[in-house]
Amino acid sequence: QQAKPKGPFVPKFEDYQKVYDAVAKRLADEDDYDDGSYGPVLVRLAWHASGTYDALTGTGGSNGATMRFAPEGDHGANAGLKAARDFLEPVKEQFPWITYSDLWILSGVCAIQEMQGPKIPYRPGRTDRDVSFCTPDGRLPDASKDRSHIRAIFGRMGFDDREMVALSGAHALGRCHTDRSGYDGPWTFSPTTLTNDYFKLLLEEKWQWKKWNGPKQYEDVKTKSLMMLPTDMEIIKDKTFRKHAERYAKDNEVFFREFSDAVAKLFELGVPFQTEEKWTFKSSFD
Ligand code: CCH
Repeated sequence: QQAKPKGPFVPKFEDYQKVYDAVAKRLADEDDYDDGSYGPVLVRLAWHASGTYDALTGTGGSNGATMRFAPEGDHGANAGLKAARDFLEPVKEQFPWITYSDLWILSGVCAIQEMQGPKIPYRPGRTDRDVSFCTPDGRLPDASKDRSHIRAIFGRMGFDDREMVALSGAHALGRCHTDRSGYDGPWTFSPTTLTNDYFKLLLEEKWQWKKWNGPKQYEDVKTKSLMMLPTDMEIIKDKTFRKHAERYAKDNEVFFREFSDAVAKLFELGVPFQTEEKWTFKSSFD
């Protein structure tokens, strides 16, 4: 009997879950990086891939993975994200059928969930595009600016004030690096676990300008070991932003719910999906 001719491989949920599991395993294994995890930098890769979206022209966004190429990969805002892209290369080799664009976003979802954050619904469908789709420099936020800049940048993507504050809560994770952005230090004491601590610390600690030769940033008065960017401080200086920061500081569940919705929206900006169905991946500790 003759073997049936094989059709093209059409990956299903189980196949993407295998990719998730491979990223989760690498996150657990490769713990000799920064504060012990590549998780935060993976979240930043997925955000910077998505945050170039311009609702008016429909350009940018996570469809395309154009950060692989110069000039986009060399934009100042993307400094250091090569570490995240290189971290994912062995996973791409293991699952060559997945596009870089789907892999980067799946890894952002995985990193958030593995760092004990909320579930982020996911669907595949992004295609990789060539260098001609690189976005112009200046679409991602500049940390030295004020609330009008935050509203202009995130408004361009289609977010409202509430969603902007929810997304900012990602700064519970990771740290600033002097050789990347020029800023220095983490926002919270547990930079590899997602909690609402960013909002709690913003509201409850006393902050002062750090005295140093680097770019203007805040430090906490008590320990001088935490930092806030000028844009972070706008989240409690602006009345409308602050209202949401207070809601999130008070209730981690509310933060998780609204963060998950806003991140899922961010990760899908500008992607022409063929399917409505969204998946929820099983975490390694489920
Ligand atoms: Fe951010 N972010 N971010 N950020 N960010 C930085 C690091 C992380 C801004 C500036 C910076 C979001 C919004 C903003 C992460 C997630 C998100 C750094 C340090 C700067 C500067 C980079 C370095 O030196 O390595 C500004 C400005 C805004 C908005 O106004 C949003 C939205 C998200 C995700 C939803 C994460 C995670 C990091 C840590 C990365 C790491 O390597 O540890």
